[in-house]
Amino acid sequence: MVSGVPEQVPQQRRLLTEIPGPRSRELWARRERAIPKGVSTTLPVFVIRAGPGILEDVDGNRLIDFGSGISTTNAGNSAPLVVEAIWEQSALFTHTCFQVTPYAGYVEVCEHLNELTPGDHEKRSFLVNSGAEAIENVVKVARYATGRPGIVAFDHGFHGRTLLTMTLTGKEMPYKHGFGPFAPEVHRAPYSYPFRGTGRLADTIAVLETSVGAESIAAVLVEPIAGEGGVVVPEAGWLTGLASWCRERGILFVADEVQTGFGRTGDWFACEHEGVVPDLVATAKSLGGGLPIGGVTGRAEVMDSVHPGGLGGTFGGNPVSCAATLAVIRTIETEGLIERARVIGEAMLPRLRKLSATVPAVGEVRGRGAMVGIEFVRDDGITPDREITGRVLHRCHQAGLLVLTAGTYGNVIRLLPPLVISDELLEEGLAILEQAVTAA
Ligand code: PLZ
Repeated sequence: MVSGVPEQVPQQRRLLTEIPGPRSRELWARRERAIPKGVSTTLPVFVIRAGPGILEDVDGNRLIDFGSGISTTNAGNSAPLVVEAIWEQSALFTHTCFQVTPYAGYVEVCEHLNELTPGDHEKRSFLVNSGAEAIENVVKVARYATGRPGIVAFDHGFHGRTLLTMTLTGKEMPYKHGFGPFAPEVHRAPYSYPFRGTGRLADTIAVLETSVGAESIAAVLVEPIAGEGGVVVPEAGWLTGLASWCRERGILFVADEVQTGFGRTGDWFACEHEGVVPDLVATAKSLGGGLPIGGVTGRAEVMDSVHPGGLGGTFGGNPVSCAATLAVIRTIETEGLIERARVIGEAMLPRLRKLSATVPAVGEVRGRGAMVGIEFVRDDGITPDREITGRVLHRCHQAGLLVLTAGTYGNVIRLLPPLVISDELLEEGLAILEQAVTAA
Protein backbone atom coordinates (compact mmCIF):
# COMPACT_ATOMS: atom_id res chain seq x y z
CA MET A 1 0.00 0.00 0.00
CA VAL A 2 1.11 3.55 -0.69
CA SER A 3 2.56 5.61 2.14
CA GLY A 4 1.06 8.86 3.37
CA VAL A 5 -2.54 7.74 2.95
CA PRO A 6 -4.70 9.04 5.83
CA GLU A 7 -6.35 6.53 8.15
CA GLN A 8 -9.83 5.41 7.25
CA VAL A 9 -12.49 7.39 9.11
CA PRO A 10 -13.88 5.39 12.08
CA GLN A 11 -17.15 3.73 11.17
CA GLN A 12 -19.31 5.33 13.87
CA ARG A 13 -21.76 8.17 13.69
CA ARG A 14 -20.65 11.11 15.83
CA LEU A 15 -22.23 14.51 16.37
CA LEU A 16 -19.95 17.09 18.00
CA THR A 17 -21.82 20.23 16.91
CA GLU A 18 -25.15 21.17 15.43
CA ILE A 19 -25.44 20.35 11.70
CA PRO A 20 -23.98 22.31 9.97
CA GLY A 21 -21.35 23.23 12.56
CA PRO A 22 -19.45 26.52 12.90
CA ARG A 23 -16.60 25.65 10.54
CA SER A 24 -19.02 24.53 7.86
CA ARG A 25 -20.97 27.78 8.32
CA GLU A 26 -17.80 29.79 7.83
CA LEU A 27 -16.99 27.93 4.64
CA TRP A 28 -20.58 28.36 3.53
CA ALA A 29 -20.25 32.13 3.85
CA ARG A 30 -17.16 32.02 1.62
CA ARG A 31 -18.94 29.72 -0.78
CA GLU A 32 -21.79 32.19 -1.09
CA ARG A 33 -19.39 34.91 -2.14
CA ALA A 34 -17.44 32.72 -4.56
CA ILE A 35 -20.02 30.42 -6.16
CA PRO A 36 -23.39 31.23 -7.76
CA LYS A 37 -26.53 29.99 -6.02
CA GLY A 38 -27.48 28.15 -9.22
CA VAL A 39 -25.15 25.39 -8.01
CA SER A 40 -27.19 24.07 -5.10
CA THR A 41 -26.36 21.85 -2.13
CA THR A 42 -28.35 19.14 -0.33
CA LEU A 43 -26.52 19.31 3.00
CA PRO A 44 -24.11 22.21 3.65
CA VAL A 45 -21.51 20.33 5.72
CA PHE A 46 -18.01 20.49 4.27
CA VAL A 47 -16.40 17.08 4.04
CA ILE A 48 -12.79 16.25 4.88
CA ARG A 49 -12.79 12.42 4.83
CA ALA A 50 -15.21 9.75 3.69
CA GLY A 51 -15.65 6.00 3.40
CA PRO A 52 -16.94 3.27 3.49
CA GLY A 53 -20.20 4.32 5.20
CA ILE A 54 -19.24 7.60 6.93
CA LEU A 55 -18.68 11.21 5.86
CA GLU A 56 -16.57 13.28 8.27
CA ASP A 57 -17.00 17.04 8.20
CA VAL A 58 -14.74 19.96 9.10
CA ASP A 59 -16.33 20.17 12.56
CA GLY A 60 -15.48 16.55 13.32
CA ASN A 61 -19.05 15.29 12.87
CA ARG A 62 -19.39 11.84 11.34
CA LEU A 63 -22.50 11.29 9.27
CA ILE A 64 -23.90 8.03 7.97
CA ASP A 65 -23.83 8.11 4.18
CA PHE A 66 -27.04 7.02 2.44
CA GLY A 67 -26.20 9.03 -0.69
CA SER A 68 -22.92 7.69 -2.15
CA GLY A 69 -22.42 11.02 -3.93
CA ILE A 70 -25.58 10.17 -5.92
CA SER A 71 -24.72 6.51 -6.53
CA THR A 72 -21.12 7.23 -7.47
CA THR A 73 -19.23 5.52 -4.67
CA ASN A 74 -20.99 2.15 -4.83
CA ALA A 75 -17.64 0.45 -4.21
CA GLY A 76 -16.85 2.86 -1.36
CA ASN A 77 -15.37 6.32 -1.07
CA SER A 78 -11.57 6.13 -1.41
CA ALA A 79 -11.81 2.33 -1.64
CA PRO A 80 -8.30 0.93 -0.94
CA LEU A 81 -7.73 -0.63 -4.38
CA VAL A 82 -8.97 2.54 -6.06
CA VAL A 83 -6.69 4.81 -4.00
CA GLU A 84 -3.72 2.61 -4.81
CA ALA A 85 -4.54 2.52 -8.53
CA ILE A 86 -4.96 6.29 -8.70
CA TRP A 87 -1.71 6.83 -6.85
CA GLU A 88 0.27 4.49 -9.07
CA GLN A 89 -1.18 5.69 -12.36
CA SER A 90 -0.86 9.36 -11.50
CA ALA A 91 2.84 8.85 -10.74
CA LEU A 92 3.35 7.17 -14.15
CA PHE A 93 1.46 9.62 -16.39
CA THR A 94 -1.71 11.65 -15.97
CA HIS A 95 -2.62 12.32 -19.59
CA THR A 96 -1.72 11.76 -23.20
CA CYS A 97 -5.15 12.02 -24.85
CA PHE A 98 -6.19 8.59 -26.12
CA GLN A 99 -6.61 10.03 -29.64
CA VAL A 100 -2.98 11.19 -29.64
CA THR A 101 -1.15 8.22 -28.07
CA PRO A 102 -3.18 5.36 -26.60
CA TYR A 103 -2.64 3.34 -23.40
CA ALA A 104 -3.79 -0.09 -22.24
CA GLY A 105 -6.05 1.06 -19.39
CA TYR A 106 -8.57 2.58 -21.81
CA VAL A 107 -8.71 -0.68 -23.79
CA GLU A 108 -9.13 -2.75 -20.63
CA VAL A 109 -12.00 -0.61 -19.35
CA CYS A 110 -13.75 -0.98 -22.73
CA GLU A 111 -13.18 -4.75 -22.71
CA HIS A 112 -14.81 -4.92 -19.26
CA LEU A 113 -17.75 -2.76 -20.36
CA ASN A 114 -18.26 -4.98 -23.41
CA GLU A 115 -18.19 -8.04 -21.18
CA LEU A 116 -20.29 -6.75 -18.26
CA THR A 117 -23.14 -4.93 -20.04
CA PRO A 118 -26.22 -7.03 -20.90
CA GLY A 119 -26.20 -9.31 -23.95
CA ASP A 120 -23.55 -11.65 -25.37
CA HIS A 121 -23.46 -10.04 -28.84
CA GLU A 122 -20.28 -8.40 -30.10
CA LYS A 123 -19.84 -4.92 -28.61
CA ARG A 124 -17.64 -1.86 -28.73
CA SER A 125 -17.17 0.87 -26.11
CA PHE A 126 -15.56 4.28 -25.90
CA LEU A 127 -15.00 6.58 -22.96
CA VAL A 128 -16.04 10.11 -22.07
CA ASN A 129 -16.05 12.30 -18.94
CA SER A 130 -19.54 12.26 -17.47
CA GLY A 131 -23.04 10.89 -17.65
CA ALA A 132 -24.25 13.79 -19.76
CA GLU A 133 -21.42 13.29 -22.22
CA ALA A 134 -22.21 9.58 -22.47
CA ILE A 135 -25.83 10.45 -23.32
CA GLU A 136 -24.74 13.08 -25.87
CA ASN A 137 -22.68 10.38 -27.53
CA VAL A 138 -25.31 7.62 -27.56
CA VAL A 139 -27.50 10.13 -29.41
CA LYS A 140 -24.75 10.89 -31.94
CA VAL A 141 -24.14 7.19 -32.57
CA ALA A 142 -27.85 6.33 -32.75
CA ARG A 143 -28.56 9.08 -35.28
CA TYR A 144 -25.55 8.12 -37.36
CA ALA A 145 -26.35 4.40 -37.39
CA THR A 146 -30.06 4.79 -38.21
CA GLY A 147 -29.99 7.94 -40.33
CA ARG A 148 -33.02 9.12 -38.36
CA PRO A 149 -33.29 12.30 -36.28
CA GLY A 150 -35.80 11.60 -33.49
CA ILE A 151 -34.92 10.74 -29.90
CA VAL A 152 -37.62 9.67 -27.46
CA ALA A 153 -37.20 10.39 -23.77
CA PHE A 154 -39.68 9.99 -20.92
CA ASP A 155 -41.57 11.86 -18.27
CA HIS A 156 -39.65 11.72 -14.96
CA GLY A 157 -36.40 11.11 -16.88
CA PHE A 158 -33.07 12.76 -16.04
CA HIS A 159 -30.15 12.62 -18.45
CA GLY A 160 -27.91 15.60 -17.65
CA ARG A 161 -27.48 19.36 -17.84
CA THR A 162 -25.94 20.06 -21.28
CA LEU A 163 -28.20 21.53 -23.95
CA LEU A 164 -29.15 18.16 -25.42
CA THR A 165 -29.33 16.19 -22.17
CA MET A 166 -31.28 18.96 -20.42
CA THR A 167 -33.70 18.84 -23.33
CA LEU A 168 -33.99 15.07 -22.83
CA THR A 169 -34.63 15.58 -19.10
CA GLY A 170 -38.31 15.62 -18.18
CA LYS A 171 -38.44 18.01 -15.24
CA GLU A 172 -38.77 21.73 -15.93
CA MET A 173 -37.79 23.23 -12.55
CA PRO A 174 -34.89 23.47 -11.80
CA TYR A 175 -33.26 21.75 -14.78
CA LYS A 176 -34.75 23.56 -17.81
CA HIS A 177 -36.36 26.67 -16.39
CA GLY A 178 -35.16 29.72 -18.31
CA PHE A 179 -32.49 27.78 -20.21
CA GLY A 180 -34.23 27.37 -23.57
CA PRO A 181 -34.38 27.27 -26.51
CA PHE A 182 -33.88 23.52 -26.43
CA ALA A 183 -32.41 20.99 -28.85
CA PRO A 184 -34.68 19.86 -31.70
CA GLU A 185 -36.04 16.37 -32.48
CA VAL A 186 -36.61 15.32 -28.87
CA HIS A 187 -39.99 13.72 -28.15
CA ARG A 188 -41.51 12.87 -24.79
CA ALA A 189 -43.54 9.80 -23.87
CA PRO A 190 -45.14 8.61 -20.62
CA TYR A 191 -42.94 6.59 -18.24
CA SER A 192 -44.48 3.71 -16.35
CA TYR A 193 -45.31 4.98 -12.84
CA PRO A 194 -47.40 2.26 -11.17
CA PHE A 195 -48.10 4.21 -7.95
CA ARG A 196 -49.63 7.07 -9.97
CA GLY A 197 -51.28 4.72 -12.47
CA THR A 198 -49.68 6.46 -15.44
CA GLY A 199 -47.67 5.26 -18.45
CA ARG A 200 -49.03 1.79 -19.03
CA LEU A 201 -47.21 0.11 -21.93
CA ALA A 202 -50.16 0.54 -24.32
CA ASP A 203 -50.38 4.28 -23.51
CA THR A 204 -46.66 4.77 -24.03
CA ILE A 205 -46.69 2.96 -27.35
CA ALA A 206 -49.80 4.83 -28.46
CA VAL A 207 -48.00 8.15 -27.92
CA LEU A 208 -44.97 6.92 -29.89
CA GLU A 209 -47.11 5.70 -32.76
CA THR A 210 -49.59 8.54 -32.98
CA SER A 211 -47.66 11.65 -32.05
CA VAL A 212 -44.06 10.79 -32.93
CA GLY A 213 -44.08 8.18 -35.69
CA ALA A 214 -41.82 5.14 -35.53
CA GLU A 215 -39.99 5.75 -38.83
CA SER A 216 -38.53 9.06 -37.61
CA ILE A 217 -37.16 7.65 -34.34
CA ALA A 218 -33.45 6.83 -34.06
CA ALA A 219 -33.52 5.84 -30.40
CA VAL A 220 -35.70 5.38 -27.36
CA LEU A 221 -33.69 6.48 -24.32
CA VAL A 222 -34.80 5.15 -20.96
CA GLU A 223 -33.62 4.79 -17.38
CA PRO A 224 -34.49 1.25 -16.23
CA ILE A 225 -35.38 2.86 -12.87
CA ALA A 226 -35.96 6.63 -12.93
CA GLY A 227 -33.52 7.88 -10.28
CA GLU A 228 -33.85 11.66 -10.14
CA GLY A 229 -37.51 11.21 -11.12
CA GLY A 230 -38.16 9.56 -7.74
CA VAL A 231 -36.80 5.97 -7.87
CA VAL A 232 -39.74 5.07 -10.08
CA VAL A 233 -39.65 1.35 -10.89
CA PRO A 234 -41.60 0.69 -14.09
CA GLU A 235 -44.32 -1.92 -14.13
CA ALA A 236 -43.06 -5.47 -14.84
CA GLY A 237 -43.03 -6.03 -18.60
CA TRP A 238 -42.92 -2.33 -19.53
CA LEU A 239 -39.20 -2.26 -20.38
CA THR A 240 -39.29 -5.57 -22.24
CA GLY A 241 -42.42 -4.51 -24.13
CA LEU A 242 -40.83 -1.23 -25.11
CA ALA A 243 -37.60 -2.95 -26.16
CA SER A 244 -39.44 -5.38 -28.45
CA TRP A 245 -41.56 -2.57 -29.92
CA CYS A 246 -38.28 -0.80 -30.79
CA ARG A 247 -36.64 -3.93 -32.21
CA GLU A 248 -39.54 -4.58 -34.59
CA ARG A 249 -39.19 -1.05 -36.00
CA GLY A 250 -35.42 -0.70 -36.31
CA ILE A 251 -35.31 1.77 -33.42
CA LEU A 252 -32.32 1.54 -31.09
CA PHE A 253 -33.22 0.83 -27.47
CA VAL A 254 -30.85 2.82 -25.27
CA ALA A 255 -30.47 2.28 -21.53
CA ASP A 256 -29.26 5.14 -19.36
CA GLU A 257 -27.56 3.10 -16.62
CA VAL A 258 -25.66 6.10 -15.27
CA GLN A 259 -27.36 5.95 -11.86
CA THR A 260 -28.57 2.33 -11.82
CA GLY A 261 -25.34 0.73 -13.04
CA PHE A 262 -22.38 -0.92 -11.36
CA GLY A 263 -24.15 -3.05 -8.83
CA ARG A 264 -26.58 -0.49 -7.43
CA THR A 265 -29.74 -2.54 -7.97
CA GLY A 266 -28.28 -5.99 -7.23
CA ASP A 267 -27.17 -6.73 -10.79
CA TRP A 268 -24.31 -5.15 -12.71
CA PHE A 269 -27.00 -3.27 -14.63
CA ALA A 270 -30.66 -2.73 -13.82
CA CYS A 271 -31.75 -3.89 -17.29
CA GLU A 272 -30.67 -7.41 -16.37
CA HIS A 273 -33.50 -7.76 -13.88
CA GLU A 274 -35.98 -8.29 -16.71
CA GLY A 275 -33.46 -9.73 -19.16
CA VAL A 276 -33.64 -6.61 -21.35
CA VAL A 277 -30.72 -6.32 -23.79
CA PRO A 278 -30.25 -2.71 -24.90
CA ASP A 279 -28.59 -1.78 -28.21
CA LEU A 280 -26.65 0.99 -26.50
CA VAL A 281 -25.82 1.58 -22.83
CA ALA A 282 -24.61 4.80 -21.19
CA THR A 283 -22.62 4.53 -17.96
CA ALA A 284 -20.83 6.95 -15.60
CA LYS A 285 -21.03 7.68 -11.84
CA SER A 286 -19.87 4.50 -10.04
CA LEU A 287 -17.82 3.42 -13.05
CA GLY A 288 -14.94 5.59 -11.84
CA GLY A 289 -15.49 5.31 -8.10
CA GLY A 290 -15.55 9.12 -7.84
CA LEU A 291 -13.21 10.00 -10.69
CA PRO A 292 -14.92 11.47 -13.73
CA ILE A 293 -15.48 8.91 -16.47
CA GLY A 294 -18.38 7.79 -18.61
CA GLY A 295 -18.84 4.93 -21.04
CA VAL A 296 -20.76 4.36 -24.25
CA THR A 297 -21.23 0.69 -25.09
CA GLY A 298 -23.16 -0.75 -27.99
CA ARG A 299 -23.63 -3.33 -30.71
CA ALA A 300 -20.45 -3.56 -32.78
CA GLU A 301 -22.23 -2.84 -36.07
CA VAL A 302 -23.95 0.25 -34.63
CA MET A 303 -20.81 1.64 -32.99
CA ASP A 304 -18.58 0.85 -35.97
CA SER A 305 -20.89 2.71 -38.34
CA VAL A 306 -19.40 6.08 -37.34
CA HIS A 307 -16.57 7.46 -39.54
CA PRO A 308 -13.01 7.70 -38.14
CA GLY A 309 -12.56 10.79 -36.01
CA GLY A 310 -16.28 11.29 -35.38
CA LEU A 311 -16.07 10.45 -31.67
CA GLY A 312 -13.76 11.51 -28.87
CA GLY A 313 -12.58 14.39 -26.67
CA THR A 314 -9.45 15.56 -24.86
CA PHE A 315 -10.05 13.96 -21.47
CA GLY A 316 -12.32 11.01 -22.36
CA GLY A 317 -11.01 7.86 -20.66
CA ASN A 318 -8.28 9.75 -18.80
CA PRO A 319 -5.61 7.23 -17.66
CA VAL A 320 -6.13 7.95 -13.95
CA SER A 321 -9.90 7.54 -14.30
CA CYS A 322 -9.34 4.29 -16.21
CA ALA A 323 -7.03 2.95 -13.47
CA ALA A 324 -9.69 3.86 -10.89
CA THR A 325 -12.37 2.13 -12.96
CA LEU A 326 -10.39 -1.10 -13.22
CA ALA A 327 -9.93 -1.02 -9.43
CA VAL A 328 -13.66 -0.38 -8.93
CA ILE A 329 -14.52 -3.44 -11.03
CA ARG A 330 -12.02 -5.55 -9.07
CA THR A 331 -13.48 -4.28 -5.80
CA ILE A 332 -17.06 -5.08 -6.84
CA GLU A 333 -15.98 -8.58 -7.86
CA THR A 334 -13.71 -9.44 -4.93
CA GLU A 335 -16.02 -8.01 -2.27
CA GLY A 336 -19.18 -9.53 -3.72
CA LEU A 337 -20.87 -6.14 -3.95
CA ILE A 338 -23.53 -7.19 -6.44
CA GLU A 339 -24.85 -9.72 -3.92
CA ARG A 340 -24.34 -7.16 -1.16
CA ALA A 341 -26.69 -4.71 -2.95
CA ARG A 342 -29.39 -7.38 -2.83
CA VAL A 343 -28.79 -7.99 0.86
CA ILE A 344 -29.02 -4.24 1.54
CA GLY A 345 -32.31 -4.12 -0.39
CA GLU A 346 -33.65 -7.02 1.63
CA ALA A 347 -32.74 -5.16 4.82
CA MET A 348 -34.25 -1.86 3.69
CA LEU A 349 -37.37 -2.54 1.68
CA PRO A 350 -39.49 -4.74 3.98
CA ARG A 351 -38.57 -2.65 7.00
CA LEU A 352 -39.48 0.65 5.36
CA ARG A 353 -42.62 -0.83 3.81
CA LYS A 354 -43.91 -1.39 7.34
CA LEU A 355 -43.95 2.40 7.64
CA SER A 356 -46.42 2.73 4.79
CA ALA A 357 -48.83 0.60 6.81
CA THR A 358 -48.59 2.81 9.90
CA VAL A 359 -47.82 6.31 8.54
CA PRO A 360 -50.48 7.55 6.09
CA ALA A 361 -48.09 10.13 4.59
CA VAL A 362 -45.92 7.30 3.25
CA GLY A 363 -47.58 6.66 -0.10
CA GLU A 364 -45.15 4.06 -1.35
CA VAL A 365 -41.79 2.51 -0.56
CA ARG A 366 -40.15 1.10 -3.68
CA GLY A 367 -36.84 0.25 -5.26
CA ARG A 368 -34.49 -2.54 -6.11
CA GLY A 369 -31.34 -3.59 -4.31
CA ALA A 370 -29.65 -0.62 -2.67
CA MET A 371 -31.74 1.96 -4.60
CA VAL A 372 -34.81 2.86 -2.57
CA GLY A 373 -37.35 5.68 -2.59
CA ILE A 374 -40.05 6.71 -0.13
CA GLU A 375 -42.83 8.77 -1.73
CA PHE A 376 -44.76 11.13 0.56
CA VAL A 377 -48.38 12.10 -0.02
CA ARG A 378 -51.16 14.14 1.58
CA ASP A 379 -54.20 12.69 3.37
CA ASP A 380 -55.90 11.83 0.08
CA GLY A 381 -53.18 9.23 -0.46
CA ILE A 382 -51.97 10.60 -3.81
CA THR A 383 -51.26 14.37 -3.82
CA PRO A 384 -47.48 14.82 -3.51
CA ASP A 385 -46.39 16.23 -0.13
CA ARG A 386 -43.20 18.15 -0.58
CA GLU A 387 -43.33 19.75 2.87
CA ILE A 388 -43.24 16.52 4.85
CA THR A 389 -40.45 15.28 2.59
CA GLY A 390 -38.44 18.37 3.51
CA ARG A 391 -39.09 17.79 7.20
CA VAL A 392 -37.94 14.16 7.03
CA LEU A 393 -34.83 15.24 5.15
CA HIS A 394 -34.05 17.91 7.73
CA ARG A 395 -34.56 15.55 10.68
CA CYS A 396 -32.30 12.91 9.14
CA HIS A 397 -29.59 15.48 8.48
CA GLN A 398 -29.83 16.86 12.03
CA ALA A 399 -29.43 13.33 13.38
CA GLY A 400 -26.34 12.69 11.28
CA LEU A 401 -27.81 10.67 8.41
CA LEU A 402 -27.27 11.91 4.87
CA VAL A 403 -30.26 11.11 2.67
CA LEU A 404 -31.22 12.64 -0.69
CA THR A 405 -34.48 13.81 -2.15
CA ALA A 406 -35.79 13.07 -5.64
CA GLY A 407 -38.98 13.12 -7.63
CA THR A 408 -40.68 15.20 -10.27
CA TYR A 409 -42.81 16.58 -7.42
CA GLY A 410 -39.91 16.75 -4.93
CA ASN A 411 -41.73 14.35 -2.61
CA VAL A 412 -39.39 11.35 -2.51
CA ILE A 413 -36.64 10.54 -0.04
CA ARG A 414 -33.98 8.62 -1.90
CA LEU A 415 -31.61 6.13 -0.31
CA LEU A 416 -28.43 5.09 -2.11
CA PRO A 417 -26.04 3.75 0.54
CA PRO A 418 -22.56 2.67 -0.55
CA LEU A 419 -22.58 -1.10 -1.08
CA VAL A 420 -19.66 -1.44 1.36
CA ILE A 421 -21.56 0.11 4.30
CA SER A 422 -21.50 -2.05 7.45
CA ASP A 423 -24.62 -3.78 8.74
CA GLU A 424 -24.40 -1.68 11.92
CA LEU A 425 -24.43 1.65 10.09
CA LEU A 426 -27.17 0.46 7.76
CA GLU A 427 -29.27 -0.57 10.75
CA GLU A 428 -28.62 2.68 12.61
CA GLY A 429 -29.42 4.76 9.53
CA LEU A 430 -32.71 2.95 9.04
CA ALA A 431 -33.66 3.51 12.68
CA ILE A 432 -32.95 7.27 12.33
CA LEU A 433 -35.01 7.37 9.15
CA GLU A 434 -37.96 5.55 10.76
CA GLN A 435 -37.91 7.99 13.66
CA ALA A 436 -37.71 10.97 11.30
CA VAL A 437 -40.68 9.74 9.28
CA THR A 438 -42.78 9.02 12.34
CA ALA A 439 -41.93 12.40 13.91
CA ALA A 440 -42.46 14.43 10.73
N1 PLZ B 1 -28.33 10.06 -16.42
C1 PLZ B 1 -29.77 8.64 -15.06
O1 PLZ B 1 -28.81 10.16 -12.88
C2 PLZ B 1 -26.89 12.29 -13.10
C3 PLZ B 1 -27.47 14.63 -11.23
C4 PLZ B 1 -26.96 15.59 -10.26
P1 PLZ B 1 -23.57 13.61 -15.05
N2 PLZ B 1 -27.70 12.32 -11.92
C5 PLZ B 1 -27.29 13.19 -10.87
C6 PLZ B 1 -27.34 16.98 -10.69
O2 PLZ B 1 -28.15 17.60 -9.99
O3 PLZ B 1 -26.89 17.41 -11.76
C7 PLZ B 1 -27.40 11.49 -14.27
C8 PLZ B 1 -28.34 10.46 -14.10
C9 PLZ B 1 -28.79 9.75 -15.21
C10 PLZ B 1 -27.42 11.02 -16.63
C11 PLZ B 1 -26.93 11.77 -15.57
C12 PLZ B 1 -25.93 12.85 -15.84
O4 PLZ B 1 -24.69 12.49 -15.34
O5 PLZ B 1 -22.34 12.81 -14.80
O6 PLZ B 1 -24.05 14.40 -13.88
O7 PLZ B 1 -23.46 14.43 -16.29
